[in-house]
Amino acid sequence: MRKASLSRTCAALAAVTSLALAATACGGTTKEDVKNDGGSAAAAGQADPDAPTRKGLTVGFLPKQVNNPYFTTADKGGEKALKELGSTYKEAGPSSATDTAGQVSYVNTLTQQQVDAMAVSAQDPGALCTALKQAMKNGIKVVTYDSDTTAGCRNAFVSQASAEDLGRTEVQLLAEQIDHEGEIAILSAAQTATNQNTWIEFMKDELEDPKYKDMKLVEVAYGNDDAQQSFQQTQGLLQKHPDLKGIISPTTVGIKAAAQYLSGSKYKGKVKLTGLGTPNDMRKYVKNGTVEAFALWDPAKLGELAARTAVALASGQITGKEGETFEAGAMGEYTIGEDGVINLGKPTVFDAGNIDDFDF
Ligand code: RAM
Repeated sequence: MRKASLSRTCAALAAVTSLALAATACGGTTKEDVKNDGGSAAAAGQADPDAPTRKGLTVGFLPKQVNNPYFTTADKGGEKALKELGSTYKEAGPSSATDTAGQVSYVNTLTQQQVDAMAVSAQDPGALCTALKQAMKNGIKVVTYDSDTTAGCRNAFVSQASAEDLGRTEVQLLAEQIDHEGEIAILSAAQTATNQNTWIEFMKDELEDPKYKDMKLVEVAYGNDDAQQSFQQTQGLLQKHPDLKGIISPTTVGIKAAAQYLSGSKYKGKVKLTGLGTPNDMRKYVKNGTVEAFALWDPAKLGELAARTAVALASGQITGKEGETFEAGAMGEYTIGEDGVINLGKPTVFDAGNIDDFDF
């Protein structure tokens, strides 16, 4: 039983039954209480790295979008890890990446269902905050993964890689492909997406470097992680900017749709495309000369780390403070950084030379 509901039950028990019974149920700390609270250190708001890993937990995964293959792979990684840890996985979420109200109601549902923890990829940094705070008030541990909310609205954020590395790398990849010269555009996901917007800020900052003085960002377009909209946005970018030399699409849905459009057009191989995609989606376009190189992390590992972080939080091994460390199974030890951010690692760059070594 979670703490808030436990104290409510205790107050009710004391009111209706003998005080002795209420004291037995609610008073002294039993072994079971310690287990359920994730240890007394955690109950006092401190991490206990030696606290046993709790089993039998329920962790809800709430991706930005359920029918997006990227999240299918990520959440499967979470499911596998939870199974190994003796806990239960469930997934719920909207089918559109721009259904912020839908995401809020899924958070509320998971809270009502009294899951022990939830892992959320936020469509919008601010919109989920109140609902997530309510979840935390109910003793539910909240981990964001892939796309963050703001720091006070969750216990920890499991980030795919350093946002700065990702943003700068994408500009560097495109710059090499277009010899540091010409007009470029970005095809993003939803206009509110925390992850894409953070990366785009770093892309713009990277472009300030004098070595990019002959490159010009002419437009940021939004395909909303919808294949059709992303395809049309790509078409629109090329119509509006006939001198366009390259596109960065920092979304798996966007880069795939852009590659599909370019590959069937006169721009194939001429207008360069890079960004973040899965090797399985992009293999065909690398082989047919539409795309030279793009990047991504392993989404399954991201989901696994989100699950292991959720369980470590619910077990009281960590609280989300900078400097705390925990064991993420075979993935090794992770340390929580500034603002409760945990970085999965370095992204991989895929090209014709290595793409066949990957299958996701
Ligand atoms: C899409 C989503 C997700 C992002 C990847 C790269 O699948 O927008 O949030 O991390 O692309």
